[in-house]
Amino acid sequence: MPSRKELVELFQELTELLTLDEGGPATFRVRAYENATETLKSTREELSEMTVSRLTKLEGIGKSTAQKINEYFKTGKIPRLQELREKYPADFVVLTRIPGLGPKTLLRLRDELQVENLADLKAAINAKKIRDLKGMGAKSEEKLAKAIERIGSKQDRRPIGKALPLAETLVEEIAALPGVQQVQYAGSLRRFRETIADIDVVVASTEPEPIMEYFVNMGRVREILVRGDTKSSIVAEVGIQVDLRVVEPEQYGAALLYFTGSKAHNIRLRQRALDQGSTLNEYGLVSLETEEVLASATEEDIYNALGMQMIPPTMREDLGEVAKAAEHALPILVKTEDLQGDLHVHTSYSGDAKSSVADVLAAANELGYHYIAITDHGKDLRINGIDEIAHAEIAKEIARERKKYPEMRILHGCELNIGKDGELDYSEEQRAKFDLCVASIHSHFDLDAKVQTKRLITAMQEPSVRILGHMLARSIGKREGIECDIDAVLQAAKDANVAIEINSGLSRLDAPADVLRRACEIGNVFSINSDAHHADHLSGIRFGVQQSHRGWVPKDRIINSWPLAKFQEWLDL
Ligand code: DGT
Ligand code: CA
Ligand code: ZN
Repeated sequence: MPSRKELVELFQELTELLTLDEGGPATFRVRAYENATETLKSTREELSEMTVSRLTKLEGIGKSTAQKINEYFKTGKIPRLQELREKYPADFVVLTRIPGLGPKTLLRLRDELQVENLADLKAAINAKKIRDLKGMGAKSEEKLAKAIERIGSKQDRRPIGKALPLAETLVEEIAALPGVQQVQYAGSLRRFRETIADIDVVVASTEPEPIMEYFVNMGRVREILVRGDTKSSIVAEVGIQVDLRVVEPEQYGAALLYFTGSKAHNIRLRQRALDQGSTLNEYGLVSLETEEVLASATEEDIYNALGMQMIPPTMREDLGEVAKAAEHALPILVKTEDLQGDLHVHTSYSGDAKSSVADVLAAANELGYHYIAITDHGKDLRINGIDEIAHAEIAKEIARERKKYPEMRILHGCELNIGKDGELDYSEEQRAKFDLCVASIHSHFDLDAKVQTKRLITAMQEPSVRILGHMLARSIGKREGIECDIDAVLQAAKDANVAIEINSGLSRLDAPADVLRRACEIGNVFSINSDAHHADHLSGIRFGVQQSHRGWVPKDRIINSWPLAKFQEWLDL
């Protein structure tokens, strides 16, 4: 059955299309959808079984929204969304993602210059037609041309945060079908790349037919591209292509290895196989001389038959991992269950977070943590920041909660905002009262590299700052990270005993993998943090764990995998 997370996706799309239809984001109707989306995201109620009238009792859900939700769980579709999609085809909607091009201008471009897609827009710019539109000019035309250049070809890839929830539900549902022995999503998603073109799913079963039947008929299909005996492709209602392959159980490992990629990794492995007198393909590792199948059932069997350590999917990018695995010298990676604490977590004191201090701590306790830092925003952050008085309240709450959890060290921290010149919230004296501060950038993303480098280094000179939060402040698919001298920042962090955060938010995954790999060489330490804004999201730290693997970060460099005593020693530095 279609899931709540997919519904959230559809509501986000609905909001996007309605913003276009209404000519701007500030209208009553757009706000109403935004509020409804927020409720859908955070509610714990089982929506699929609710009647329309029960749904309207939820905050932000009016009658017509309730009907849409109800209809969706029955049919997998939202008719209003289908109408809007017809009115605004995908080729046109991508134009809304061009920075500086608002809905009003866009609609004018369509009405007056017949711009329906990117190619039309480029042609209109080349013909210097844009400058003659009302409210435009030669300057805005130039700006537009630059903005188009910058977004480039990224249009056809989606942020991992859009693909992962769909893939996870899909795998769960397929696993429950009769005759399915194993199932896993493969491809770039399994490698945990930050953007994904399509989802590849591999299933082990001797009876593909019912699985194919389920796949093309499940509620969430927008379009069937291919319906075959063992391979089918669909476009899901949320707009992502999914390819499903069913293979013989004894070939599952080989298929999973092949379709996980990366292509470059596969080629490197095949070369090694050839050097050893065998051939590797999606069916198995086969001896060239005897044609005997040497390994095929599991990935581990295949790597071992090639005389290698098993390489985790997140490291299969042909960055030297094949050679390292052949020497049995891959770094020892952290597992989610190795984490002893979480050092960047928000409570409802922060304007953008939802759960009480008590709920957050209960969730931390549930995860078996031995320590946690509550780090609500400092005062400088517009809208969501909080003042000294609110922090005093948090301190009181924490003092009460400490009695409940004698086994857990509860730190009262703060996420300081790094201002334009590296300045931080509050006075130095006030900052010193926090047990630990995370410092991070939330604005002024476009300053030049020199200024950003100085800005980050200045912030890290502050003694209370022990973690550099989401270092490049990127938003995957939306905003590139800031420009800075990576080596200089990492070196300064090392010198100041500041850990580099591995932020687990799927839209962040920051610092990026290449920065993490560089930091390993420079000798930094790291903290994998959930940056949760809801008690349910503390478990999202597993995504940060994956990100640390992509960055080849050894477990012993991750401060929150250390036992409390060792972590505390570091904290006292
Ligand atoms: P994507 O979909 O662009 O985000 O990235 P992938 O890596 O998921 O690429 P995709 O979906 O085209 O193919 C899935 C995997 O299948 C890919 O990672 C490696 C394997 N594969 C596809 N085509 C080839 C090929 O021509 N040669 C080899 N060795 N492997 C291939
Ligand atoms: Ca793929
Ligand atoms: Zn935060």
